[in-house]
Amino acid sequence: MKQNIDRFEEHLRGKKRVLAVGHFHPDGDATGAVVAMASFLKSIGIECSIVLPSPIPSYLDFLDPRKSILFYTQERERADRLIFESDLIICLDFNSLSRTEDMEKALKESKAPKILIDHHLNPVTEEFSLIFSDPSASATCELLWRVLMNTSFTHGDICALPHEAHIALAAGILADTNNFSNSVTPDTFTMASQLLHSGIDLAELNDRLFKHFSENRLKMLGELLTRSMVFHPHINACSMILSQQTKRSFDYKEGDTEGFVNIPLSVRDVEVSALFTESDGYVKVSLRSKGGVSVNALSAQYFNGGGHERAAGGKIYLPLEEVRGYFERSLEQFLREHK
Ligand SMILES: [Mn+2]
Repeated sequence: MKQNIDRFEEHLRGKKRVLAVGHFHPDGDATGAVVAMASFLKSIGIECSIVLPSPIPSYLDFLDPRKSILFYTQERERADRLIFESDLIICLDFNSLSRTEDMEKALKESKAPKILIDHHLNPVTEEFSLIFSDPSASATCELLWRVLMNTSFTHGDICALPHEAHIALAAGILADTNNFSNSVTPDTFTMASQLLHSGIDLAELNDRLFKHFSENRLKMLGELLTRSMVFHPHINACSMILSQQTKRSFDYKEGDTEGFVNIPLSVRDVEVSALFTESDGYVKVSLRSKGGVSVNALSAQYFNGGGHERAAGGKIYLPLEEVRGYFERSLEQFLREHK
């Protein structure tokens, strides 16, 4: 760590235009991490812009009160220019440039050194000049906190960071741990404790992250649980499929399915939960597990994705009516191979 921190500080030296980027479909962790990084850099006098591949869901708008984040799908030309002009690119909360979708090409063409700070498994090492990777970190924000606390700018004092960064870091761990229920480490609570001392309002953050959804979202969840949830007892699994039609009838907005896939895991024997969301030209896959099944490996093998042992995503290109059968067959085979 120490060596990497020295290299991190060397990379920052003399930089004029840093860029912080996160993954496609940014969540609380990705958004929190880019905001915290940018606000830290500004506090030490380094200009930092933020580009995200696609817009943040509206319940995360509070992390960007000045609307300074650029979204690649909306302002491609400006974003390309920023990527081209930046002298350092910091990549947060993804393990491969391909996770930035259409932004990948511009990022690959950029000559700027790229620093990765991330907690997903198997980072694509050749894409980055410096890597902070720790799959045991509950969130990228937790790893980022560890990095920042070890620099000579903070000397371990969280109060050296701007308050905006405290809120953003807290949002990241709350979001990725689902309010401190998954993949927490002793570090998570050390960090949380420091953040509380720094004066963040945890109850308010909690409301913003978990209690700021629309009425339609809850009704859509009801529809999904009633009409689409299917249990597969022979493989201890559950699947749900959200069609474009259902999305439309409940006025679906980006981020509305956040948390849905976790719900079937509350059933005693369900060890794998899958949510398939029909999107433009593909079906988005979300996988969660409890017990020992690695949905990271499952997704890598059958769903063109990955992520974490107990939480992973992916993409498939199948007609919606074939999705459930494909899921059952894939998981059956996967369980046979991984006995
Ligand atoms: Mn994350």
